[in-house]
Amino acid sequence: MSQDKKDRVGFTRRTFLGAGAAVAGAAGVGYASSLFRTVADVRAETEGAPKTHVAPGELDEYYGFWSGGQTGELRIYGIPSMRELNRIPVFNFDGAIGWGITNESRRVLGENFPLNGDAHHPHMSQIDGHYDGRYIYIQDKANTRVARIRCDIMRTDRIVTIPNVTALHGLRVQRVPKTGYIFVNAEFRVPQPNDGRDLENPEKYGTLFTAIDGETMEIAWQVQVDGNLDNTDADYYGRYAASCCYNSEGGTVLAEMMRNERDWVVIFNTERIEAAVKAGNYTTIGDSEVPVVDGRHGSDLTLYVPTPKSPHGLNTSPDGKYFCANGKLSPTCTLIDIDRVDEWFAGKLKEPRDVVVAEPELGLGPLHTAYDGRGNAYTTLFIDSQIVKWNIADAIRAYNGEPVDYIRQKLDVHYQPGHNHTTLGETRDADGKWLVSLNKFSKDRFLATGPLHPENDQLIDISGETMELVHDGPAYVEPHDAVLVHRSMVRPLRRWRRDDPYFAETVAMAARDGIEPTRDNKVIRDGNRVRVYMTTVAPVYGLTEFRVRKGDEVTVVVTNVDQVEDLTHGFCLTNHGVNMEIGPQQTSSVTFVADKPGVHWYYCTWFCHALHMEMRGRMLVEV
Ligand code: CUK
Ligand code: CUA
Repeated sequence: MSQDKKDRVGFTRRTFLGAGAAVAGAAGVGYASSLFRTVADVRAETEGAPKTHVAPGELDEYYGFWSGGQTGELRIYGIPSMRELNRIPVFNFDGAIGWGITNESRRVLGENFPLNGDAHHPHMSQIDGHYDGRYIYIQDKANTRVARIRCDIMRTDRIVTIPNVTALHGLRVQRVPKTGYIFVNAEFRVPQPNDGRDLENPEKYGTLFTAIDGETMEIAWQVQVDGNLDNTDADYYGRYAASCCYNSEGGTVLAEMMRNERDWVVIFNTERIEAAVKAGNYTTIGDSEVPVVDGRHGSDLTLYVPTPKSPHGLNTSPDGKYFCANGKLSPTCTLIDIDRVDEWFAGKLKEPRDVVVAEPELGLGPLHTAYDGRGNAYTTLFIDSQIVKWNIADAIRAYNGEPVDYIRQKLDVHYQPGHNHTTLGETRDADGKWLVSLNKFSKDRFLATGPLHPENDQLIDISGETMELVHDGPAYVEPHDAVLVHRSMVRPLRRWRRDDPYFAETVAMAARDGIEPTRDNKVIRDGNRVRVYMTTVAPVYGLTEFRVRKGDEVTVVVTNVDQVEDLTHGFCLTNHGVNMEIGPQQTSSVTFVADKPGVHWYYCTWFCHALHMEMRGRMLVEV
């Protein structure tokens, strides 16, 4: 805050009373200076608020892409302000922009799309271990899907359903040479094929590791595994992906799943898997044509590394050296040396555990680990409600018997952290500036909002020797993971491009009707199908009325010909469940049946102009 501003706000009634009371109570012993400090100043000094302060008109340094958990969406944050900037509907219905209503979104979602999703793990495409700003991929645990979001328009452009498996959970991208594959873990074991022929023999259930081509979104191959699959990550060589298994027992109820003291990390050798597929050493399951290779124990495509007990998160260090498996029910993390994985696959090691180079004891409930690029790791402790900062090199020394303390600091977070994430921490560019802790419980940290509390996403400054908590951020249910990307790596468009493939099919339909959507306002009748083309320029629709007959299938195509940045229009048709967004230079369309004779107004839902309320027209439906 500037001195001028401080002076102006310094003598609010509240500060004056507070400071005055302090002076009176302490009989003037050095408290007089507090007269000149505001409440905000004191808060700032004690809680570090200036670090997150992004002044009005200033921009954040990083984008945060947050999963929306069981909302099924992706959210865009600014870091360090922790302001939520926008939301991108993915697996969910969103009435604001018409996601699930417009023809363009329904082409992505499919006709009978489920109305919910459970999106945990958003990850950006990379080239040689650096974010490339093109796509974000995210999975849907609820309905076993993977989506791709285009980062230029910040819209979901592809969704695929993965066959043969259920409950996709862990998702990561191939880093090197590029993305490449999207790796996804199916968490729950089911019969294969799961077509009802065998319900009763859980010991025969199984699950698969899946690789998707991130460019075509076709499913490249699947790998049959023992146990189950939780979280995953890829290496920095382009050779391996690794996944945690917490149910090596193959149990179907909790007690069974917790029985073993050790479960494992399974490492996939992607070169060998590709070779096996190429050589035809695969099967298929049911109706699916996806090649399925056998990666169960005994296979030379995989390595099973026993780890204590029910590991959860799997995080590759940004120096490319280690996979870190987070113990969950064990207070440890298991560090796997990726060079030694090479040695194992070359037949040079005796025991799978020979790839382990450290197993630091960190605290209760380690779930996920992030990195600062300076050799330190930051692990969330779910049960202890802490982040523990530890040094990787020291943990390796301790594992070799040296008496070193690898723990640098434990910081309380509020409360029960799941994922954490550092700025650029899953790339070679890890810069060690900020860490976000995604806490599952907020309890007393915010004003009460009824029985359902917000989550608490906390921002921690990790640029110095010690971690410093600087911000509490309430979030609607339930972010699981986030990526923090420098703003220079993301290049969103300010306006739609007229040749964007997102609405190309609609533009092609217009062309078949002899319509130029940026110019023509016209109704085309084709039997009982009616196509209504109109433009928008603030504050008017190109058609202020159109006439159809009861029972007609009506497609309304609206093109926003405004060139002005941020000048979005809406098209909401009253009493028809229709609303959609039309951004500058965008074409959006919606199809519905005009089954209610009478006059139905359509109106603009974005406050676009002083005459926005007047931006409307009538659909006249004849009996
Ligand atoms: S998971 Cu939620 S806290 Cu789905 Cu990556 Cu660990
Ligand atoms: Cu257009 Cu409001």
